[in-house]
Amino acid sequence: MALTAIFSQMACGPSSLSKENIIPKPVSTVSTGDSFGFTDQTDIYVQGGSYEVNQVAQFLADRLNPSTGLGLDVKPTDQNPVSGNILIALSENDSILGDEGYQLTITNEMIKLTANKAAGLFHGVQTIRQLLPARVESTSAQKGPWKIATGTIRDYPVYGYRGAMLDVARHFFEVEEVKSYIDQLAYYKMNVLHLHLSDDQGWRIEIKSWPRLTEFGGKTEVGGGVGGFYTQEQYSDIVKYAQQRYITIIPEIDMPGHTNAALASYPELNLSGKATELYTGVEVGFSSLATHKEVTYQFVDDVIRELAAITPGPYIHIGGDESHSTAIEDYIPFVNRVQDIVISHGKKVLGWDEIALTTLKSNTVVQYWAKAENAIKGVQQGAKVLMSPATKAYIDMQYDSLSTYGLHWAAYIEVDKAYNWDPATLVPEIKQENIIGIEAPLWSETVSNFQEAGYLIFPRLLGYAEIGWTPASMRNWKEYKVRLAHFGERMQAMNVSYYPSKVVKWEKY
Ligand code: TNX
Repeated sequence: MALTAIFSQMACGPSSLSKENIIPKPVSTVSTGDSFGFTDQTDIYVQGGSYEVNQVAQFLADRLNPSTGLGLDVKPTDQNPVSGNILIALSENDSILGDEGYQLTITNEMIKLTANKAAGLFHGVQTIRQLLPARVESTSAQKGPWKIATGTIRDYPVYGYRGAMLDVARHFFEVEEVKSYIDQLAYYKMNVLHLHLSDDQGWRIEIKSWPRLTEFGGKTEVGGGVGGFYTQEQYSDIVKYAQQRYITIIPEIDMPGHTNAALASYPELNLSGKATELYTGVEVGFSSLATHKEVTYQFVDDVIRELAAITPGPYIHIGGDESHSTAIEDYIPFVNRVQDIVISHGKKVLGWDEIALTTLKSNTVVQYWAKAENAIKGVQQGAKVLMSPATKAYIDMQYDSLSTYGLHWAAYIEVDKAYNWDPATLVPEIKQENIIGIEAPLWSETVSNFQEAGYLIFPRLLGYAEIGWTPASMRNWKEYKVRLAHFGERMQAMNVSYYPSKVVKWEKY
C-alpha cells in the first residue's frame, strides 16, 4: 500500500465494511468504501418508537457514552434526522429478517438500523458496537476518532435457540456474575441462558413452600464452600435483566437423580425416610428421589408451580440425566408424570437426552449431550433436539492436558474443535429441521467464580454463538480465527478473562 493510502486510511478510519471483524459473522455485507463519523452532535433518533424500541436505543447510548464521551441522546422523531445521526426504527414486514434479524444501512451521513421486532434492533446494536474500535467497550473515557465503514448488512440467525448453560449448583455464582454472563451472551447475539439450579451439592432457588431446600440445602457447594441461593426476588431480577437483553432464562431442577441437596433437606423425599448428609464431592449418580412416594409428586408440583410463576420463558428443564440410582422401571413413569406437572403449570419440558427413554409429550425438547441413540429416539417420537454434544459443546471440557480448569471425561476441546462442527450434520439421523438450536453448558465442578469460568467460556463461546447464528456454508475456521484474534482486546476492554489459546494469533494493540 502506498504511504498516502496508509495515511488516508489512518485519517479516515475504516473503509471496508466487509473486512470488519464481527462475531457471529453477518449473513450478508456489502461495502461502499466510505465511512460514517460520530461527532458530539450525533444523537440516536427513534422513529415511531414503542417503549421497547426506545429502550434498545438507550442501551446503545449507554454502551457508547462512557468511552466516547459523545453524549449521545435518544430522541423521538417522525422523519429522517439530519445528517450525522443514527436512526433506529421498526420496518415494514421484511419476511427474510424474521423475528431476530436486522438491517444496518450505513452511509457517510447516517447509520440506519431497522428490524421487524425490537429483538432484531437489539442484535443490530451489538453489530454497531463491534464495528467501533475495541476501546469503545471500556468504561473510562477513550480517544476517538469514532468511525464506522459504510455499506449494508442484512443479518438473521439460522437457529432460534442459541444458548449457554451455567451450573450454579456445583459452585454458586452471585447475581452480579450471572448478569455479567448475560451481558456477554447478548454481545454475541445469543438468546438463552439455562440455569442449572439444583444438584447433589446445592439447591439454589428459594421455594417458599419447602424453605429448607435453601435454608439447609443451599448452604454448601463443591469443596465445602458456603454455597448460596437466589431468593425469588433475585431470580426475578435476573430474569428481567435477561429480558432487557432479549435473553430467555430457562430454569432447571434436575431430577430424579442429582437431588442430594433436596434429600438432605427433607427426610420424607428419601426411600429410607431418613435425610442424607450434605455433599461436597464431585461424583455423580448416587442420589434419587423416592419415585413411589406421593409426597415426591407434591414436592415436584410445588417446586414447578413456584418456579413457573416467576419464569416468563416457555420452558422448565427437568434434568433427567445420570439417574443411575433410579431403576428404569421407576424412571419412566416418574419422568412421564413430571412432564404432566410442567405442562399443568403452562410450561414446556426440556430434559437431558435420557428423557427420550420415556413417552415424550408433544412439545418436549430433548437436549442431546451424551448418547446420540437417545436423541434419535426423541426424533423418532417427533421431538425437537437441542444440540449440546459433550465432545464439542461442553465449555467445562479442558482445552488440552495443560488447562488450568475443567474436566476431560468427554474430550479435550481446543478453540478450533469447538468451532469446527455443524449441528445439522453431526448425527446423520438428526437433521436441521429436527434441531431447535445449540447450547453450550458450563458445569462448575472446577470453577467457583466468573473470573475462573471466563477461562473456560472465552473464547469458545464466540464460536458457539457463530454456529448458532451463521449459516454453516459461510463458516470456515481459517477465516474465523482471524476475526477471533481481534476479540482478545475486546474481551480485555470488557474486563472479561479468557484463555489465550495458541491456535489463535491474538492481535496486540
Ligand atoms: C455430566 S452433562 C453431567 C453433569 C456433570 C458434567 C461434567 C450432564 C447432563 N450431566 O452432572 O457436571 O458431566 O462435565
